[in-house]
Amino acid sequence: TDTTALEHFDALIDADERIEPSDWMPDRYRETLVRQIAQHAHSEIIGMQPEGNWLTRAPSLRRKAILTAKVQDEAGHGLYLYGAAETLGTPREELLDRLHTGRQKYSSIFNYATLTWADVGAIGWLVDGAAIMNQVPLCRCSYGPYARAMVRICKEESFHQRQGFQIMLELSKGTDAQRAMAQDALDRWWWPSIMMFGPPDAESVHGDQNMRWGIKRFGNDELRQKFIDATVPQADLLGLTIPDPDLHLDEKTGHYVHGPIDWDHFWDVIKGNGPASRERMATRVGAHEGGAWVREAATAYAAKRAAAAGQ
Ligand code: FAQ
Repeated sequence: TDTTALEHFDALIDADERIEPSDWMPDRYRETLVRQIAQHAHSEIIGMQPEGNWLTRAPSLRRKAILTAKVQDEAGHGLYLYGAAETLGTPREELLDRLHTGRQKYSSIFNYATLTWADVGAIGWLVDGAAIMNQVPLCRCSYGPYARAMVRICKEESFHQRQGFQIMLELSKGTDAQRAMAQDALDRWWWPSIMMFGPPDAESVHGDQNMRWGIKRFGNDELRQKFIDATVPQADLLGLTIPDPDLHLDEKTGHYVHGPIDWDHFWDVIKGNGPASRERMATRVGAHEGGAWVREAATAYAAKRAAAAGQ
């Protein structure tokens, strides 16, 4: 019966063991995982666009090769994550349809334009840095396929973070104009990066339940704080100023205290009103429609092969 199934599920969660696709699970556990994993996958593939915009304008062949590899990694992350979401029973076409019709979200951070080359550095340093802080604990997520996908993703994100920091380091040691470009990128990406962790815990609707289920291991505010604590000394090393006049170290706690976050702006971006939101969705839907012939050809080829094998 379901009671015994639920007891078994609870026992696995309490013992910090993994739930696998063939295990019984409560509907709400399945639904919240489909939501989170699919939105994570959508973020990875929409996240290819801001940096993809700089592939043709990278300042050297070496930078172009590195950036191409990074953007391809994001596509790969999307694929592992769609694969993990599919193990919960919702097909990929349906998940993509939810993205394209606005029924599922993607990360707020990818709704901003990349105006200069320094933005590529700032994304690697701050956005991948924030992503790692949020995703390393997901390697211990209670749902096995998601946890295992995150292991490889985190290794790749770690390389991405370093390449971004290295771009920032080079710019910050460069000419006055290069230093100004790096500072301008930090000014524009700082607040959106710390918003990536999600709303304050008090407004996090899924937070408590997902902590109990071992999907989340830390609250949004705790991860945001860890990120700020790790990043302030890196900005100091670059000789750049974080655009928060209230930011200061609390000697007693050892944590940096930050100024107020503009949550109205965050919710507005999530509703589709970010500076680049419409462009991102139009590009995504256009790519999907433009790729229809590839999917049709692949399906026709697979059917032909299956028919030939059956003869
Ligand atoms: N953007 O109740 P909570 C990357 C939504 S990294 C948009 O706290 P939860 C790497 C949330 O979905 C980025 N929406 O939700 C990369 C919920 O709405 P819903 C992707 C947000 O799930 C780097 C509502 O607000 N990373 O892609 C955001 O407990 C460079 C209430 O929030 C992940 O997805 C936001 N920032 O906690 C790629 C990590 N924050 O769904 C390319 C996995 C919250 O009910 C280039 N996800 N919302 O309609 C998570 O860890 C969690 O889902 C959180 C949110 C922490 C994002």
